[in-house]
Amino acid sequence: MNAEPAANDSTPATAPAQPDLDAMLAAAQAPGATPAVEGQRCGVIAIVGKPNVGKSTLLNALVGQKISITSRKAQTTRHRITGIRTQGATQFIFVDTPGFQTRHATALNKSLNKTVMGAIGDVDLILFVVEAGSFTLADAKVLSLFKPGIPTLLIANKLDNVHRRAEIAPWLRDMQERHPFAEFVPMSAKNKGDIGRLYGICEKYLPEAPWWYAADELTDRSEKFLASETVREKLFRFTGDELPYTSTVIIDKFEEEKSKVHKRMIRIAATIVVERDSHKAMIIGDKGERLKRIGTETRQELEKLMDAKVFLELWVKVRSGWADDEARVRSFGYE
Ligand SMILES: Nc1nc2c(ncn2[C@@H]2O[C@H](COP(=O)(O)OP(=O)(O)OP(=O)(O)O)[C@@H](O)[C@H]2O)c(=O)[nH]1
Ligand SMILES: [Mg+2]
Repeated sequence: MNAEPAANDSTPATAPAQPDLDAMLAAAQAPGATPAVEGQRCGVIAIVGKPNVGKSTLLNALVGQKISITSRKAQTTRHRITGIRTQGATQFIFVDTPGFQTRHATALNKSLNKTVMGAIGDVDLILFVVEAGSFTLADAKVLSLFKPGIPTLLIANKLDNVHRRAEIAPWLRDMQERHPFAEFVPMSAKNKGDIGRLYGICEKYLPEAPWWYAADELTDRSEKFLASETVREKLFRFTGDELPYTSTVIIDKFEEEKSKVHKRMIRIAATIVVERDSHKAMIIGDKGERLKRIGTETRQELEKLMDAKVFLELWVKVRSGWADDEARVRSFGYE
């Protein structure tokens, strides 16, 4: 139900409520003039760090649903992905970002870094994610991007991997010297208790402001986008180490069809683009086994996510050098 503005005292009880058009127009034209709904808080929290530190795992845990793909390989996330969680009076808008790339200056990597830069500019809070007990040059590079003035929490993730806890205290002291972090949060993105604690910490930094999204919205990304990401995740998980960097997924068709049998029915056709014939063979696998597995796992996950019957057609295409070709990178949906 929508909240109605309180009736004006002087309005006779019998008069139908007339919308005040002038006031509505004025409000629509004045940016930021939306009156705060009393007690509501809302703000944007960017999740930033070098590749593979667990940013997307953290986003999914915070949102309470998988909306950003994860894998043990670097360069999994390639877009800015918003995840929303509304809890009590507070709406948290989390933004997952690609791992900041410091190794190769390909057109794709430049685009990934541009996405990171665009996401950290105008936010209320930054979660700077590192692996607990470690701080490398790649971490230092990310830290150097932050502008002063935006409160930043040091998220020391994967604490469950640290076997000598006594080493964390001196490491945290060392981190304190590196940057004026607002707070230090040693934690594990896979630990529910830690995630609960993190909400409480983040909430303090969010301003009083009306919510941007409906309370039940989880992401600003479309089902079509989630479909292409899910194919890419399965591709990452079922292939060797070389492939991920040089592959991408395009959705050729995403159509919802009427069905007498199913509540929803979605027909999807997707193309996996790779750089070499040898990669294509790798994806297809012996007698097409691997491609079949990628397809089955993708379909099952999408059916759950979209609560629909899904028909998925997968193709593999070779486009040599695409990741180094700026125009191609853009045409494949990257910034
Ligand atoms: N042990 C442990 N593993 C974790 C934790 N958080 C994430 N991981 C694992 O770390 C790997 C990378 O996780 P992602 O969430 O994909 O990392 P990312 O930082 O988003 O990676 P990019 O998108 O490539 O930059 C996965 O295998 C996760 O399961 C944690 O708290 N503990
Ligand atoms: Mg990620």
